[in-house]
Amino acid sequence: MTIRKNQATLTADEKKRFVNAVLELKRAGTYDTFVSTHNSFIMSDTDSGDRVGHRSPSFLPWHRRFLLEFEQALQAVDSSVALPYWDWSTDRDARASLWAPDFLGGNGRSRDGQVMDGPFAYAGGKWNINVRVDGRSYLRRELGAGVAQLPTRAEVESVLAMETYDMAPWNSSSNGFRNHLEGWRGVNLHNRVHVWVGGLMSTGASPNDPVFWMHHAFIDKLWATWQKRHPNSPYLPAAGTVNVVDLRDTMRPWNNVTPADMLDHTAHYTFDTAL
Ligand code: CU1
Ligand code: CU1
Repeated sequence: MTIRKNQATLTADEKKRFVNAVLELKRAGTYDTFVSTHNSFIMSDTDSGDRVGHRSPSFLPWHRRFLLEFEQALQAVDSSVALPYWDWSTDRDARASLWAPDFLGGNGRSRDGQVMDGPFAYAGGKWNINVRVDGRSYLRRELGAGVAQLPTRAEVESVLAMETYDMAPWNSSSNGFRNHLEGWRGVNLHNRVHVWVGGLMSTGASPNDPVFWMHHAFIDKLWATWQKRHPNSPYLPAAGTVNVVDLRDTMRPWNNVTPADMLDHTAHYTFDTAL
């Protein structure tokens, strides 16, 4: 059984195994396929027309499925690996062990944002950016430059307290838990973390930075926590909504999975702490 742990608690060996599995997917080309999938879905997810991965109720089930596929790819390399989650409400500055050279490496240099240490530094020869937003082939970060503060625990709690999953018009102007968690309204949780990391994390090609997976693993955990706290609040919308993924509509690109299929994470993994 897969147990997703807080990244801050991983042993040196667990960090090494995670990093090595990520590097192996990169070497094999699998990693960049995930980046491409995400990038193309970001581009198509505008507030008008058909939305799947972002600015819509299916933001959470879409990313849950996306992360599961990535985790399964890692496990095909090393069966002991699980996706760690980054609780950015606790590990909230550039000195956190997450950014050390034995794990994700640190901030980008001031001149061009290039990450210079750790396994994902361009000079190490194992982490070329192939799915690009511009001509640059190195990983970039600007920690804390786009926005100074990561969300606090109190801000997280204020969003977890919301009763309703999502509301019409089911986009980035909606009220409710999903849109406040995604960050288009209110205190802004998910989007703000992308901007805080900066560089490629604030683009559609954000999975180029491996911290993407740990950020989304925490967003996924917050969804699970919210479900536990609001057992009578269903996924919405239920049915018959144009251009929106209803409970039993299939999601692209897989076309064989619905939000209903993704509601119970315990079929696939659990977390190291109670929800
Ligand atoms: Cu995304
Ligand atoms: Cu994201």
